[in-house]
Amino acid sequence: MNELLSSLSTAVIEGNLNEIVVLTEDALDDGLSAKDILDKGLMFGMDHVGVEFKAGNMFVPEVLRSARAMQSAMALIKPLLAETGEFMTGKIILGTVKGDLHDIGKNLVGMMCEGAGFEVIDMGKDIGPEAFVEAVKEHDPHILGMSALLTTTMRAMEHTVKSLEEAGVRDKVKIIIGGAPVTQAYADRIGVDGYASNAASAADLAKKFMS
Ligand code: B1M
Repeated sequence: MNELLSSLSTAVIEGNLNEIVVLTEDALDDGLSAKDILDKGLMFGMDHVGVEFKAGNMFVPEVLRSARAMQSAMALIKPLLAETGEFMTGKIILGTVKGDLHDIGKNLVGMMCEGAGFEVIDMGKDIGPEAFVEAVKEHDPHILGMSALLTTTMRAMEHTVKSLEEAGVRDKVKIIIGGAPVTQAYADRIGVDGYASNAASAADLAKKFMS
């Protein structure tokens, strides 16, 4: 692998905010394409982070640091990727459901999905079914991701699925859910397309849906 790409990958893994910006600028100056910087440098590093996180060898603060480093580099290359039209793996809308203010896990899912090359539209927290429906209509995403951390707010996921059905847009998106009290059994019961227990698995699942 090109030495700069390999250093970029390492800077993501180490969450090295200062170095990653310089390396990205150097890579662009050297004539590397934004797409190669993303696919062969940044995403390569983020894939590694995902594997280590799932294996329990990296923890939330380290993953957040890696994601922030990745985002700093993305800020430089995003306009170039958009120009060439070879940007994203797919589009994903994310939100924490109505009544729920927990967003750390959801943010992590968003960062891992960005790391996997997705355009992420983060709606924030306390998002009601109607707002999800409107967002699906407006942005036409490939995937809708919902997060819930409270046993009392989980039910809002089911309400959102019903609202999407009533609005006639349920089949336009794949739906992924997650959050501490959420289980595969619950996902099966409410008829969503997937459940992920952690952020790295959510990004893997999203990629699987796109392939
Ligand atoms: Co609250 N809280 N909280 N809280 N809080 C919990 C969740 C709780 C388990 C604590 C406890 O009692 N032991 C408990 C829930 C009990 C239950 O319902 N079973 C609880 C409670 C009761 C409450 C309040 C009701 C407390 C009160 O006011 N009496 C209140 C509710 C407010 C509301 O939402 N309406 C409340 C408030 C808060 C704060 C605002 C203070 C703060 C949230 C700040 C924020 O998020 N900006 C907070 C926090 C920080 C927690 C704990 C301590 C940590 C949650 C967290 O961020 N974990 C939590 C206890 C705990 O988990 N130890 C607790 C780290 C994060 C990375 O993990 O979010 O699980 P997590 O995300 C993981 C996976 O779940 C998964 O991937 C992530 C990373 O791998 N995942 C997805 C998450 N979303 C996904 C989506 C996907 C796929 C995977 O697909 C789309």
